[in-house]
Amino acid sequence: MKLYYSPGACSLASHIILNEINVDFDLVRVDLKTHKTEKGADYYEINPKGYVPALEINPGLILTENVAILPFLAQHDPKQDLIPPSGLGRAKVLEWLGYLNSELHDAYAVFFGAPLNDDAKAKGYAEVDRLLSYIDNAIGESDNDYLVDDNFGPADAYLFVLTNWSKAIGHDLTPYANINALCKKVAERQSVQIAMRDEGLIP
Ligand SMILES: N[C@@H](CCC(=O)N[C@@H](CS)C(=O)NCC(=O)O)C(=O)O
Repeated sequence: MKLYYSPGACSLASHIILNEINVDFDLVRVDLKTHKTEKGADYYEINPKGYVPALEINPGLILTENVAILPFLAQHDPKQDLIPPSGLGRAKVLEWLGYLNSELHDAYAVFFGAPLNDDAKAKGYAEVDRLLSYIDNAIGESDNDYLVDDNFGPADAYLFVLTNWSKAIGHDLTPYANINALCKKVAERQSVQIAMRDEGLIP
């Protein structure tokens, strides 16, 4: 398999799950400004959508979208319990992935587009805070160690990657004790440390 990624972007969640499963994979860095790969190929030729992540499963067979790639990778080795194979447990993982993708990812993404004036920034932070408050409460009200059950899974990796963007946008994450506790556990996983090191995010 081959993962097209950009350092610290949402593709980091797929990179983490690739490190969790027993599979050989290559990484191809994409410059999201020029839409060229590290070898100078036109990324639009590989993924016409132009964004990362894109997963090449076999030569020429490309899967895109976080909500598709993450469960696909997580189910690779059922023994690892990264995602329930079916039923309500799996639906709960998809519910979190959908929420993170269409709500929280979008709320952070506002800060990575055209520069924002003070008013737009304040609105952007308020929206991120609204969504994080919901997530923090949901974690607090559940007895689970992770978002869905007591097993780490793709939704936890995605939440970790998105909240990691708070630093980049000057957003204060400290009020969210439950999110911080969960993300601390995620950060300590070997798969995460290796992915962050390989993307040049930590030494
Ligand atoms: N709907 C896509 C969105 C992916 C996305 O927003 N990727 C960002 C990085 S986090 C990106 O590549 N942006 C550059 C671009 O859109 O050209 C998904 O969930 O996979």
